Amino acid sequence: MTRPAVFKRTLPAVGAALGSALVLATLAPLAQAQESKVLNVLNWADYIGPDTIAKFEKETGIKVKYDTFDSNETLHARLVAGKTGYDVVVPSSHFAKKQIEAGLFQPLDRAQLPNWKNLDAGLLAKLAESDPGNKFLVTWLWSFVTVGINVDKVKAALGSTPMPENPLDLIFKPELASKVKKCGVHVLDSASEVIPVAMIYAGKDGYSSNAKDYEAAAAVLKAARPNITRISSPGPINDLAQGQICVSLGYAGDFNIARQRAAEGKTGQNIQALIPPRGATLFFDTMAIPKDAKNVKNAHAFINFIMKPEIHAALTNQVFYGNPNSASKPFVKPELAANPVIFPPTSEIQKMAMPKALDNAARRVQTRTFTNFKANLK
Ligand code: N2P
Repeated sequence: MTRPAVFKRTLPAVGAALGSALVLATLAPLAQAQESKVLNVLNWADYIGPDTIAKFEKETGIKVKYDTFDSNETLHARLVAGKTGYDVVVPSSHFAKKQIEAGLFQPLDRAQLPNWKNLDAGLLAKLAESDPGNKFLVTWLWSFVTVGINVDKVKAALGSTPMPENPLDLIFKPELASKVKKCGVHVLDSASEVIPVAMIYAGKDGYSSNAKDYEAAAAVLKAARPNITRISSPGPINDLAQGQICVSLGYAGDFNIARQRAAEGKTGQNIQALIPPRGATLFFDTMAIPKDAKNVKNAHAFINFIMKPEIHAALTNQVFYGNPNSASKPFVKPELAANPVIFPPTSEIQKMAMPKALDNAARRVQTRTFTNFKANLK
């Protein structure tokens, strides 16, 4: 991979010819000076505070063009196609692993990231499984895929049937799903989010590389299909808040946002994110710089800004997802720090599945299983 001048400049001069070191030292600031005050960011929908970008722009004078995407699949396709035009993108770590291997990102320059010191060492070590040496990725936020419900509507729809111990039964167990169907059952439109959960529900490894295992997930999904009323990404935050959907398989933080919007909008809906006894899948969404990014210095400024304790805390406070920043803890609202669907206790995290990167063959089976489910086939 070609290293941009800015990285070359930070390499130790050991062994480098004095002449070329001088040339680099002279050219690099020129290249930086030419970088315009713009930054193009592509992030997940509903995943940033209302004032995050404005604060960054005010502090740095860099103007941000901010766009959103809805699934790892979409982002992956754009990165592989190349020339995204973005300087910072936010893939989940298990997708980023493949993207790093494919040379789609440029390494981070730690010299431009003094706030790196704020990151949680344990989470960095975990992230190193996808990004050896922590060279390319910084966690934006993390959480898990789970079930969110409208408590009152689900109870009413179930009637005398008790709430199941495993909330995934509300989607995957036809006896229950057929009851809650009338108040709206949703799953995300993403093979990589839905299939692992269905696999685990069927008793398999969520990230199996054995094609045969996917038949079990296909059977679970086929039985569930008639009771699923909506398949869409991003998650239906507003429709949950307004009572149009009563069960959703989606992102824990989105359910917390829906809960908050319902309270603010006084919609009278009580939305809750639940943690199933098994079947929730963790994810770690990470900032990375595409290899053909034009505004690399500004990208570093943005990543460094996000790693400020107050800023990472504000993200958690505003969108209700866990952050990877130890130094942010004093700034996270105490009621959120204690909320088990934002920062689940270790005992719960241990029951969740760690995401794994799939090889191409498994990815194809996963995609086919989901496409068939959507089309109501096989
Ligand atoms: C938030 C998106 C969650 C990201 N709306 C899932 N990786």
